[in-house]
Amino acid sequence: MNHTVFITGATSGIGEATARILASRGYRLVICGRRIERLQTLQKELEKLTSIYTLNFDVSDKRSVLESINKLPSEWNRIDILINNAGNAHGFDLFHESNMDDWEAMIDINVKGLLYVSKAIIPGMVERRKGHIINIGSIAGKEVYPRGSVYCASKHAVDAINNGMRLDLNAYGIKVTEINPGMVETEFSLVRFKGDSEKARNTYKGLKPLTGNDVAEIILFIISRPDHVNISDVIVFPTAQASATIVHREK
Ligand code: NDP
Ligand code: 8X3
Repeated sequence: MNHTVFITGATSGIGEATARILASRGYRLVICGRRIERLQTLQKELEKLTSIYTLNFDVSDKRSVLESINKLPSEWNRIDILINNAGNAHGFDLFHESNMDDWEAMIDINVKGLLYVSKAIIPGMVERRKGHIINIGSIAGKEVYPRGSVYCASKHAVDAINNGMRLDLNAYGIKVTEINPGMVETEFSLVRFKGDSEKARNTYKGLKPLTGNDVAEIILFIISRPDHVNISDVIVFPTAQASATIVHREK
């Protein structure tokens, strides 16, 4: 049977692109997100290529995460590959001017949400002595940049959790990979700037950012390596980016 891949945040950006590329290669997919209509549309489209199961929950709602995953039917509850992708930045403000609701959203979604989903899925992998977890971190988890303190903190937490998972799951034959992209043009900046599309567009002005598909191709490569190969940590930038803060823009 083909591998079953569980993707959080499949309604846009990196997660949606990953669902598309993996469906085209015949992976069975559990696709998750809050926007149910998008999940249903994607399911309808990708079912032409592979088997799809949809789960509609907010990753920051612990009870909903655990109930949804625990209720997966038996033909869907053996997850071979977990892609912890759901997350966003909320706000882009100086520390002392930033909004506490934004802080809480980033900690609750990017950190606690990833933990809840992982807690629901990883014990099955441990039992089977097999599995692969892909955590979508960020260059914001490797560096800190101005106006990004709490988003960077949330992604530094993902980096630490990722590394801790790899240590603790080492004895069980489970692969753990972190992928840390720089600038990827998705709905990320639209969410960060609370729907201000001009600010979102300006983020990528004068450069060619990565696309969700660029990251999805890397995920496909990583999960299709032989059993004895684990690509453990990847940083991927657009060519115009050299660090979190050094970006070359054409005038
Ligand atoms: P998008 O905004 O396009 O996608 C975010 C996805 O996360 C959506 O599918 C959204 O689904 C889901 N999501 C957000 N909050 C929740 C929630 N509370 N519960 C369930 N799902 C949620 O952004 P990207 O594709 O760019 O982001 C994907 C990941 O990549 C994130 O972890 C982000 O931090 C990371 N990343 C992004 C970079 C970039 O420059 N774009 C660079 C580095 C890392 P829905 O709203 O339907 O729930
Ligand atoms: C998203 C990329 O540079 O805005 O994680 O933090 S960045």
